[in-house]
Amino acid sequence: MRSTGVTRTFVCIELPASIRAQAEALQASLAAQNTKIRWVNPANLHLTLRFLGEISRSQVETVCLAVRSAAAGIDAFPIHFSGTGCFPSSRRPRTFWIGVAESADVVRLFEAVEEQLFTAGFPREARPFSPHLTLGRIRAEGSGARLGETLGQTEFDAAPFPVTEVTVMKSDLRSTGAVYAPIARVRLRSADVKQREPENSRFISPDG
Ligand code: 2AM
Repeated sequence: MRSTGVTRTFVCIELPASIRAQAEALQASLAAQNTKIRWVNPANLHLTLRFLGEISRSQVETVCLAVRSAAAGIDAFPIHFSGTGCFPSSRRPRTFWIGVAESADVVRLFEAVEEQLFTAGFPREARPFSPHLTLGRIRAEGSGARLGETLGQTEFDAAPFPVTEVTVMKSDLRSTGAVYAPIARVRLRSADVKQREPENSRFISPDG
């Protein structure tokens, strides 16, 4: 593939298989009755902390350093996925998501990442941070309030799990859907095991 010199990049929390399986079960139970929803591949489910878009190789390195600085000041914490809803609203549903209960810790992590990215020269995120897992995207306008109401009333509650690391992720947009690959995984302070990184390299460039 021709290299464009930029990498579509975001910072996220990856999920344990148990949560992905639980989310997949919810998708499956809704899929039969809601044909207007394009479901996110369960393997791709994650909680986005910050979307950077297409950035250069040196900016990717800057992002990794900023995330390391942020993670060094934040202790590992439990996260509890619970409840569902729609963006922008249940009256005009475009994105169907699972929410986070007691979100103070994840907000603190987002703020630390955001602060370090700002210090490193990235503009501040314009949108307020609203922690969620996107499960599906609603295809067409006119799906309307009834679908939003149904989706928003769907129950979801997972056992809390410990967030021990933050991932800088690369996204390749293909005709078959987005393919994600971790660029760096950064341990939070006081996380139990040593920092884990993708095989042999700190950074994966767009052309490998
Ligand atoms: P979403 O889950 O709320 O849709 C990778 O594409 C991740 O980055 C997605 O999880 C998506 O968040 C987020 N993302 C994609 N495009 C974005 C954009 N233009 N602005 C902000 N976040 C975006």
